[in-house]
Amino acid sequence: MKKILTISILAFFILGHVHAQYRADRKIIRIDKHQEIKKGKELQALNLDLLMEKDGKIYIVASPQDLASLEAKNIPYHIEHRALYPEEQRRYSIQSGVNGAFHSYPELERDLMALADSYPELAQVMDIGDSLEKRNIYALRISGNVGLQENEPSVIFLGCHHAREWISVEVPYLLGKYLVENYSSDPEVKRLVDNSDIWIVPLVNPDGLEYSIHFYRYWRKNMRNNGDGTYGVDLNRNYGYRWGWDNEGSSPNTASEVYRGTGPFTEPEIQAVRSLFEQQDFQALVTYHNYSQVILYPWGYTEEASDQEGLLSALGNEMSRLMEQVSGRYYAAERAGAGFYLTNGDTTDWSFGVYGIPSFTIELPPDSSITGEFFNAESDIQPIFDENLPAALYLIDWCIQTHSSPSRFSSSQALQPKQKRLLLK
Ligand code: 0X9
Ligand code: ZN
Repeated sequence: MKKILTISILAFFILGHVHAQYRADRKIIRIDKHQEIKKGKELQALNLDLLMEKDGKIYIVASPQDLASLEAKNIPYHIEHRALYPEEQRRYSIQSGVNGAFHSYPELERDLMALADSYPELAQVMDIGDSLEKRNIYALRISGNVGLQENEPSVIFLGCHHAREWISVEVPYLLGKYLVENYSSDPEVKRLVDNSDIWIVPLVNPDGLEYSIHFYRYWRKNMRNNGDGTYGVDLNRNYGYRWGWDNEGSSPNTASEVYRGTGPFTEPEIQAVRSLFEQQDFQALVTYHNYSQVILYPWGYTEEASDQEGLLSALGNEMSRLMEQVSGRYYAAERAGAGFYLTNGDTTDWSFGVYGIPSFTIELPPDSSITGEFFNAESDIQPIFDENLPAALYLIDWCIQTHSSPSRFSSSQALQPKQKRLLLK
């Protein structure tokens, strides 16, 4: 496994790693891995602070003295362009443990179980399938009388297809927590929960997240051994609608960050999502990612609009408006393929293309690479959730309104009830 490679490097630098500190004068540098072989003993003696390893490069948090020592020993290094400025580095550094306030897989498992234990009438934890490395993929199901099959409108929120997008676990998890904790005190929450069936899968890619936390922070894909020395399939390119449509929206190359796998639905994590859809009749979907701060809707595989453009853009724009009211932060609502970039085999093209349901990718903050890239400060978790909450509640309400009897349809509702499911293939 890839882990073995990394463990040898970690052992190599372990002393340096133990005293890792984030200081304003540190720079993130990279050195070629072959230097480890050439200058192993000299490197070891420097007790460098190893950050991660990728693609034959070792990344190091280096002090000015470290840089001077490397130069004195004639070991070439490169200052990593994506390094945060010292002040930023401090701001985004994790305060309490490797992943700080962000959930790891076991922490999420524990917290989901605790929620279901505390609110047994409202919440159940379901195991919807196993990852490649045999971790459970969990769904938190929330509804009034959750133990009963009441045939209510159903909506699904997904998180963390991409391992390094840690904030995308927190937003759906906090949504579940908010719904159960405010059920008895907030009549609006009670109305939504009583009249719908809400499914939250905060961690679609548990193996990747663990790898991102413990070994390589930038890991994106799952942990598939591709058999040629490369690892990982991009789970957001493995769904079966127009899978592999072209080589721009996904890649046939195993080493690519957007490698689509050898066929549609080859990955067990994505099979788990598909199985859930076979058992449950969802009326809307949101999948959380980061970064960019946008709301994306199908199509992703083409720049063309779907025949539901009006509905999708109206829902997206309303979610955007509600979000902006909370914090002033603006999430543009855009058609994914036209406004963002092309993808094929992604979640929302599949849920919309096959099931005809409004489907959104919400790319959480930050809004650019300069403002933090894949990293969010722990103190931003709650504000990011807060601004996303009204959009999620709006979509749940939309499902209730459009899938209930006409007498319950509010006249103030600007949007048309969703038409019968369409097979748009
Ligand atoms: O590329 C992706 O899978 C998503 N972006 S991310 O940076 N989180 O990896 C975007 C998917 C949305 N679909 C399209 N842009 N077509
Ligand atoms: Zn993503």
